[in-house]
Formats: sequence, C-alpha cells, structure tokens
Amino acid sequence: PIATTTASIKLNQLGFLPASDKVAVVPASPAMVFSVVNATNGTVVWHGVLGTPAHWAPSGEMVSLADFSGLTAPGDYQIKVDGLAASTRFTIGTDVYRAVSAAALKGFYFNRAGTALLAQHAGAYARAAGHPDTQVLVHRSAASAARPEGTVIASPKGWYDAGDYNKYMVNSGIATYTLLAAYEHFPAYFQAQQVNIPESGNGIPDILNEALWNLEWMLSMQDPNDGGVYHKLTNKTFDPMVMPDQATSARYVVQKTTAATLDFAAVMASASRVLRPYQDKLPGLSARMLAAAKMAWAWAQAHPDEVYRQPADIVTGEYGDATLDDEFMWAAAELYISTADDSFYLAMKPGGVSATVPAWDDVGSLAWISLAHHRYHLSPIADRALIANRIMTLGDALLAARKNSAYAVAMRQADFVWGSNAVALNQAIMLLQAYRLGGQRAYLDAAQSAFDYVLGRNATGYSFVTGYGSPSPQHPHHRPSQADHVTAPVPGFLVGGPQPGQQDKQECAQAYPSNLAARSYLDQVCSYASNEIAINWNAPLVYVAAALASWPQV
Ligand code: G3I
Ligand code: 9MR
Repeated sequence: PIATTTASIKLNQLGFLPASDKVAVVPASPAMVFSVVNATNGTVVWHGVLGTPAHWAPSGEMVSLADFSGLTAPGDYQIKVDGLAASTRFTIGTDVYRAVSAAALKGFYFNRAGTALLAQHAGAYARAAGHPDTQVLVHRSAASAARPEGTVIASPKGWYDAGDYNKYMVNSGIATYTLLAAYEHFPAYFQAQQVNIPESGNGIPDILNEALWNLEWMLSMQDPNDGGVYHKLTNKTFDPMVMPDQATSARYVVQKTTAATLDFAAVMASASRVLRPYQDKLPGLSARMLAAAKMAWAWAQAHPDEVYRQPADIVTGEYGDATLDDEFMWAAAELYISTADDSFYLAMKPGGVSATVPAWDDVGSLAWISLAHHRYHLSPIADRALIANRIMTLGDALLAARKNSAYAVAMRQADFVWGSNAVALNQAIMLLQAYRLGGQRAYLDAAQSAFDYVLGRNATGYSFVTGYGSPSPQHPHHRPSQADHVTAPVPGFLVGGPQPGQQDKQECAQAYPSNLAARSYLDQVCSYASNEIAINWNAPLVYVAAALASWPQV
C-alpha cells in the first residue's frame, strides 16, 4: 500500500550554486505546475511544469519533480504549489555551501580525543580533555612476546569514532583517507579554508592539520616489533552519556587484524604522499609514514586472514569484516602510487576487484579513486583503461538507478543500511570520480542530487547535518551533544539516517515514525541506529561539499 503523508515540498535547505542542477521533490497532488517566488516580496520569478508523479518504493510515496535549474539569479526563494504549504526558504548563491563545508571539517575537531577544546576554537562547545590514552593496556587478544598482556603503551590523540568514545582503526582508515583524498583532489579549495582550530595559520591547510591529529594516533597503534596494527583502542563497555573527562574506564588495545593493518598501510602510504610537500614543517614524517606502511604490508602478507573476533569481555563496536580482497587491493594501490614500485601494482590483482560504493568494510573503490586521480603519473605497467572502466561502470549504474528513482537519487531500498546518509554521499563521491574522468554533466548532477538528499530532499524532510537547515537533528546519539549543557547539538555532524533495522528500538521509548526504509528515522538520543554521528559519515560530507563548491573546477 502507498502511504499517505502530510508531506511537504522537499529540497536542499541550504540552496544551490547558480549553475547547479536544481530539483525539488513535491508530493503528488492535483496541481500540475509550480512556481518559484522571491522569498522577500513574493514576486514570481519562475514557472514550471511538475514531472509525472511516480512511486518511490523506499518511502512508499507518490511524488513529482520540480526542476528549476534554469533559475540562476542569486537570491532567496521559496517554491509554491497550489494546495501545499510553501517550501522552506532557500538561497541561490556562490557561497551557499561554504559554511556547511567548514562545519563538516570542524566536526572532526569537536570529536578530538585527548585534548581540551578551548572557547576560542569551540565557543559554547568548549570542554575539558578526556581519554588521554597515555596508559593503554594490551588486551589478552593482542598479547605477544614483546608486549605481553597488560603491557602499558601510549596511544594518544585521534578522533572519537562516533557518538561513543572509542577509537577504531578500520573506520579511521576510510575516514582519514577520504579527507586526504579531498585535499589531494581539491587543493586550492582547502588551501583557502581555515576553520579556527588550534593549528590554523601554521602554513599547513586545516584539513591536513585535522587529519594529522588522527594520523599521529594511527601511527601509535602499530606494534613496532612486528608491524601489525591493533584493531581498536577501546573500553570494555561503552561509556555512559557523560562528557569525555567524566569517562575514565580502563582502555585497551585489542587484537591485531589484517583489515586494520591493511587500512593503516593504505592511509599511511597516501598520507606520506600528500604530506611530502610539507616536509619542512613536518620533518621526517612523510618518510616515517611510508616506512610504517611497508612494515604493515609485510605483516599482512604474513597474516592474511586475521579476522576480528570480539573477545568475550569486550562489547564495543566490532567493525568486523571477513572479506579482505578489497583491503589488500587498496593498500597495494596506495603503496604503488606512492613508491612507483611495480611489485605493488601486481600485488593489487586489479582484474579481480570491481568498483562498488565505498564503506568501512568495502574499500576497493578507494584504490580506484587514487589510481584514477594519479592516472597520468603511473608507471607503464598500469592499465589506465581498466581503471577508467571500473569507475565509469559504477558511475553508469548509479546514473541508471537515479533515472529510475522518483526522488531522482541513486538510493535504492537496499542502500538503507546503518549509516545510509553516508551511502548517499559515497555514491556522490563515485559519481564525482566519473565526472572527473569523463566530464559528462549528468554525473555531476547526480552527485548534486545525493548532496541535496542529505540536506533535505529526502522522505523525512530533515536536513541531516546538525546546525544546518530546518528541521535538522536536535538529539543526535553523540555523548558530548547530550551531556553538555548547551541545548543545540554540536554542529556540523551528519547523522546516520533512516534504515529499517531499528536495532535500538528496545532502548527508545518513542516509536519510529515509520518502518519504511527511507522514513525509519528517529531524532532521539536513544537512536544509535538512525541518529548517531560518525567520522566515516562526516568525511564524505567534507569531500562532496568541497567538490560541488569547487565547480567548474571539479
Ligand atoms: O554484512 C551484513 C550483510 O551480509 C547483510 O546482508 C546485511 C543485512 O542487513 O547486514 C550486513 O551487516 C551489517 C554490518 O553493519 C555491515 O555493514 C549489519 O546489519 C549492521 O548492523 C552493521 O552496522 C554497523 C553498526 O556499527 C553495528 O555493528 C555499522 O555499519 C557501523 O557503522 C556501526 O558502527 C558503530 C561502531 O560499531 C561503534 N561506534 C559507532 C559506530 C556508528 O554507529
Ligand atoms: O553508544 C553506542 C553506539 O556508539 C553504538 O553504535 C551502538 C551499537 O554498537 O551501541 C551504543 O551503545 C548502546 C549499547 O549498544 C546498548 N546499550 C545502550 C548503549 C547506548 O547508550
């Protein structure tokens, strides 16, 4: 049955760049036309015909598209359709994504472990330092001859993974890489961006300053005795909903795994390349990272199937993954690009891994992204046609999905998993790679649609970034947002978004508003399955906002 909703007109609540594709989703109604009006004086500036109503399975709605891409004049507007409430106000302008782009990066600063956030950087969200992680215990699962159970190591800094206060290597891998790739692809954009963090103005772009905070932690997670990397640094159980300095449980490093070690190798190889131009400010670091990456690679060769097994006394996030071809390929690809050593190209076994939408447990496309970006500088062994083909094949599949979608987004029913909002943005990242390779405008427009989706053009009507748009999440599953005494949540965080699993429903007093995939979202602090925040979800927001704002230099 098709659900009836008191649905509203949905669109990117922040607005649009003058030249971008501009689409709103309108609930099906007898109306056949729409208008765009000047939000200040009501003057009609655009008339359009609504698209044919169509059914969107993930939300059970009948909707039409309102395309006003031809409206390019900067200003503040609203969309009007007879019989419906006017849309939220939105802006057309060259600067519309500047603030959300900066806030998304600043979100990483707000989630820094092991440091106080000072009022001069954090404003009302200033807080004391928590989790110094200078005395971390080696858990039984990670014990070795050189570091027996109970050995104390230091593993400070890094970002809290999400709404919890643990630090997980696998998820750090994709999140940190995505920031490094954003810089590698759009250096001019980020060289001009300062987000008021303690390092701002030190001659290193802030996106790299922020990435360094986590890279330093990652380096400390490698056992120097053998090159293996711990899967996570964690409490035994999740901290209560308190500020970081109130959470003082013992911390452990747990089991070295192949996935963690390969993700580490990939990120360190990439970082050694991206940071090389800053050698005068970071003496020795680039070389140290590359050496660490090679040592990790060697460990993974010797331990190719150390899959994470959650110890009985640990209940925090698992990030377990038993399919490791993609991790091997990604690490080999980054090592190949950074060393030009053909043996790493051969180790990629590139014929075997297709391009898929990236996720923490699906990193093969991170290899394709880096290979495509560096395609003119690879050694002769590289198969450039294969690299382009992998990305274009995925880009075309996403375009086809979008074409068949009543919302004109590539998100299908199966994409509504835990962290679905990041699926949309990682789809956008892959569409942007196709655009950067082929130049066809349709890929860029589809990426814009995915960005619009998380900022309001979705079946819930929420803009899913805290502090941006209205409604936006007020009660994210994020311990500092809940435990500080500020009403508004810490800004700049993308919440996980709708998905029908509702794994938290026993803990939520309030029922989800719907069981339908695209509407199964609850803006309550209890809802870790739909309303948590996470570093691997914010990183593609940073990437996509910068890519779109860099147009036409994408
Ligand atoms: O792998 C299966 C797949 O075979 C199956 O078809 C599919 C059907 O639902 O499920 C897949 O497993 C999912 C798994 O993620 C891999 O994607 C699980 O259902 C799903 O529950 C699981 O969600 C993960 C969640 O932790 C619970 O483990 C999220 O991806 C992951 O982002 C999230 O991460 C948490 C950390 O554990 C702790 N810190 C917060 C962070 C964000 O919520
Ligand atoms: O806060 C935890 C969150 O970061 C995780 O994503 C989630 C799933 O692993 O678990 C949350 O912790 C909850 C725990 O699983 C069950 N008891 C309530 C906890 C939330 O306070």
